[in-house]
Amino acid sequence: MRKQILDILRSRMPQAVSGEELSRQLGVSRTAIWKHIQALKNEGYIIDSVVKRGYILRQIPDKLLPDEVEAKLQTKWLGRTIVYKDSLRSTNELAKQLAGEHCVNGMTVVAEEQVSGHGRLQRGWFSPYGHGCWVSVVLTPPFLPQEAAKCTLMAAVAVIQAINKYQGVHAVIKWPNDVLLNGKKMVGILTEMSAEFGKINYIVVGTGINVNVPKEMVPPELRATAVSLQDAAKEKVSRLQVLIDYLQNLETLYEIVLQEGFKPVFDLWRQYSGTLGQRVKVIAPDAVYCGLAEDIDNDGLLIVRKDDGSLEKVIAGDVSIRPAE
Ligand code: BT5
Repeated sequence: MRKQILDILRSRMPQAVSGEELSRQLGVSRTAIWKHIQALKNEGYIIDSVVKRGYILRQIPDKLLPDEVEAKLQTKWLGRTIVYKDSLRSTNELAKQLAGEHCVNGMTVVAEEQVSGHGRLQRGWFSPYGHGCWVSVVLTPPFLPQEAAKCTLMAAVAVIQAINKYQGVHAVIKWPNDVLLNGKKMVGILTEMSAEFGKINYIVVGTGINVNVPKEMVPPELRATAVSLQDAAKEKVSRLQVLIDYLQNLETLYEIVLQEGFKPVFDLWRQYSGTLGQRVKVIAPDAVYCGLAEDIDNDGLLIVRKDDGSLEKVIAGDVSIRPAE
């Protein structure tokens, strides 16, 4: 009922819809309609009640509410089941838990705030309330466990396509899991997997996008390295739109992968890469070296030509890639 009322009000925005019309159309009393309207107002919807005209939906809340995502999302399966939380520890954590109980391909967990968001090696991911897209998508791909890391590259392309459409924004992908804007990190992606021998049970692709995180809110230790989409776009950006575009792009890319393999997605990745063609310093647990980032291979590994001319393939994980001085 709540959703139906909302759909009607949204479709008529900014026109009024009378309580009588709503009650007739939905077959409930005007008092019932009024109660739902109060509930919507409590959730942050701004709805005016105008005498003799009815209800006018003035503004939807700046939240990533499933109703609002669903109203605009045009995907077939990705994001069709949305689990929304105001605040939680980590969307990846919850997505893994839910997928372990009952796995739904394309299930999406999204939160306004993460109090224990994390990156690789349990490094923290700063996820303040209402300022970013903290989102995890569950996928059940038919490919092999060793191919899971490729999903990180696919997600990076999906994000960058969603954010580079804003004027003044020219983000690049830093291999393997960051999206950078003017050399600073705007997006981090963490892909996690549950697998058995030769078979993926599910993959969780977790993406943190700093959309409207005000500079002064960023913890001092991240100020020099973190950036937000609004810093480059020069104005507040709709988090809802960023989320919807990301989910849509991800579904499109995933379907391309299923039909044609990863090559077309890797070709796009190359176009957006800020790593290829750069001199990099690779900091691996067992070695540190410099070289030229030449390409990615068919598995998504970074190919680095070391200064002695030999080629090294870099596997994502606990490797850190820095610009070489
Ligand atoms: C990542 O790890 O960049 C992957 C981050 C993935 C976060 C998403 S949010 C939704 C989902 N749920 C989760 O719990 N996680 C995923 P890594 O490459 O390890 O980088 C982590 C480092 O990025 C930290 O050590 C900080 O230096 C830096 N960092 C933390 N928060 C940041 C932020 N909001 N913006 C920019 N940099 C940040």
